[in-house]
Amino acid sequence: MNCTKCKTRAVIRLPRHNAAFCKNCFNGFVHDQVARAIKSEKMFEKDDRILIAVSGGKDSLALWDILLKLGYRADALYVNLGIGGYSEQSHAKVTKFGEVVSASYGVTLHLHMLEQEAGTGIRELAQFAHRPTCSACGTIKRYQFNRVAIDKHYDVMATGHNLDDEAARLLGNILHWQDEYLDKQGPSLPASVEGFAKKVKPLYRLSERELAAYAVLNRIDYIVEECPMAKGSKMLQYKEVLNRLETESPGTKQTFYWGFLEKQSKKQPSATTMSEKDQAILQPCSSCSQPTTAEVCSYCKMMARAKGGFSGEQAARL
Ligand code: Q46
Ligand code: ZN
Repeated sequence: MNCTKCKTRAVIRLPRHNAAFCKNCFNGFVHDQVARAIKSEKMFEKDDRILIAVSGGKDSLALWDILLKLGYRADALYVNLGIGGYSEQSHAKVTKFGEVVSASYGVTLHLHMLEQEAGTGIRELAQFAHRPTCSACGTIKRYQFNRVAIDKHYDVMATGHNLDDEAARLLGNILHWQDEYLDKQGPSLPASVEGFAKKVKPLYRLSERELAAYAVLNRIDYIVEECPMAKGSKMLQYKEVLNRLETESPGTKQTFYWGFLEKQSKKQPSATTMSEKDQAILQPCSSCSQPTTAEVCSYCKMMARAKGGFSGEQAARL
């Protein structure tokens, strides 16, 4: 098998593109896909300051590597969720990678330790709040990334969601006809109200397999294990189904998700734009000032419960 571009020995075959690449041409392909995503979705410009949400997994570390190699100014934030050995390992991988890139590019890795703030890890915190662990975790990560992006004046926040993530999420949203979520499933979400950072997903054109190959070929040392809380999740089930379809018909995920984006882009702008809708329902949290639909945001409620800051009667009302 030879490289489609330069005819030397190929190291990876990409059935959905009907191509095979050597290491150099594959890196070029990956960088080109990210550059196209940034340009076509107007994600950010060369002089913008970017904050990447890193987890220690292949996608977010590869994203950091790619953006720096493409010449962007990108720092990162890691939230340690206090999930035993998994958090210890992922924290170690992130700090090791962070040291390497800060030595070469002078970038910064911000760290947030949930246990230091809440006095406990995500599993216990979710129990206090009577919420599923992943839903509490989502609230915490969204909150912290937004807080750091706003407080430290980043222009945009980037996450490592890839084509598989977005196709699986789209399948879930369609199966349950989650119209609200479908409206917000694009790779570039503007800062709809003051206090919210713009969010982008520059890896949406690349599959999980392509990103794993990129990480391995470029010696990015990432945590291979999934978070133990992800076991049996709906997202993993959707990914499995899509993988089966992809094996039978290469390109299925791409057609599904990119087709959705194309349809969304042609949709008549609704009378109330997303920003107008958000402005109508959001107000500053009375405790932390981040935009929320309630008087106190769900992050502050969770933290108050963890710290016993509310009386029993107050907590019952929240
Ligand atoms: S990190 Fe958090 Fe995921 Fe772990 S606790 Fe669930 S949501 S599975 S992306
Ligand atoms: Zn709040």
